[in-house]
Amino acid sequence: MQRYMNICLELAMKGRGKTSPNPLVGCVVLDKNGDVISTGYHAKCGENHAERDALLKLNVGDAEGGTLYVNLEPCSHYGKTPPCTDLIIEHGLKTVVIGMRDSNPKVDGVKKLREAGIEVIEGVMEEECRKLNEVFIVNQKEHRTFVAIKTATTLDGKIATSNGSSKWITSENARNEVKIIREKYDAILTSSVTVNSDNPTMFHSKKVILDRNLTTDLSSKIYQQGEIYVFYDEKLTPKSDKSGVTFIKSPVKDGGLDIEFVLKELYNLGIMSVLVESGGRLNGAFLSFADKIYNFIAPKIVGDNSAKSSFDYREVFDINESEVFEVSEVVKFLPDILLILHKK
Ligand code: AOF
Ligand code: ZN
Repeated sequence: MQRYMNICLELAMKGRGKTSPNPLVGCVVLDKNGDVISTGYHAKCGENHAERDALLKLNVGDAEGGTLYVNLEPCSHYGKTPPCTDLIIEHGLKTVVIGMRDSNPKVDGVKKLREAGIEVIEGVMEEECRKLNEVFIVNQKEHRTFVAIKTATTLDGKIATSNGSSKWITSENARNEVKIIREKYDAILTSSVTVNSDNPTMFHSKKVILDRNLTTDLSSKIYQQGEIYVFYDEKLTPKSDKSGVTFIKSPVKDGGLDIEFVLKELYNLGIMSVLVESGGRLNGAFLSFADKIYNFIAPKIVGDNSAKSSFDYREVFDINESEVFEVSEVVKFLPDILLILHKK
């Protein structure tokens, strides 16, 4: 069973970056002899679900008595597309194997399939399936934007020297992976400090800049590409504008823009996941909201206490007050490594 669920996960990944706010879903159909007769996946929000994509490639009857594998419980509601359960029932499948239940409250596909006499096997590779759709699960259950922080540090946790020199801590190998990670998120988010000091392009279709005092220059590289949302102190007024740039007023809290407000606005804008790429202060401000951290580590030591750290937002005297995370993955991008961590 794992074999086919693995194929579902691989197919699902083909939709990466294009399905939001919908989940990543892949599907494999076997006939009654156990031969794979069709596969499908959800390619884009608004388009066919994985099950429909796979079944529409067949004639009714081809899959009669067969088994359908899918990493997410089939939907049983009318959304942008009709219920997949109806099509599964119409095709006469005997068994449906699913990875995880759908956290969308409108969906109760398992019940509907069982009522139609179809055997449903649940929980196959559930952990992997949940990991693939971690953003969708947080969106559906908590009605909020999923937050990830990406940082690239030396062995001693530094992101720049004391005077801000930071190019390049990690290798090209690691930096290429960052581009792939960015694509998994609906938007990337950075601060005016990063824009003003590094003038990065941060190629992405949607970018968010927290610019409390409106100090960034609209001719900076970051503004030359993508759709941009600039959050600023509600007491100020932007002096210039540019097409593709939306200015959003924000209240101020604890000496910076109110992060809770920013995240709510992003959710209302349909930005379901955000990758924070900035300096120690902003990383610190987002830490209590972070679901996930990507920490690239270069095998280098700066060795200067006044060099800038990846998280720098408070004074701590008791080591037990440290924020604790759980390592979920360690990947080599030699000479660097990537640690993927989740909130404990
Ligand atoms: C997907 N792709 O392959 C599956 C989904 O508006 P709709 O009709 O596209 O419905 C979206 C919901 O359908 C989504 O929130 C999820 O609960 C369910 N399953 N969605 O986009 C799929 N199987
Ligand atoms: Zn569906």
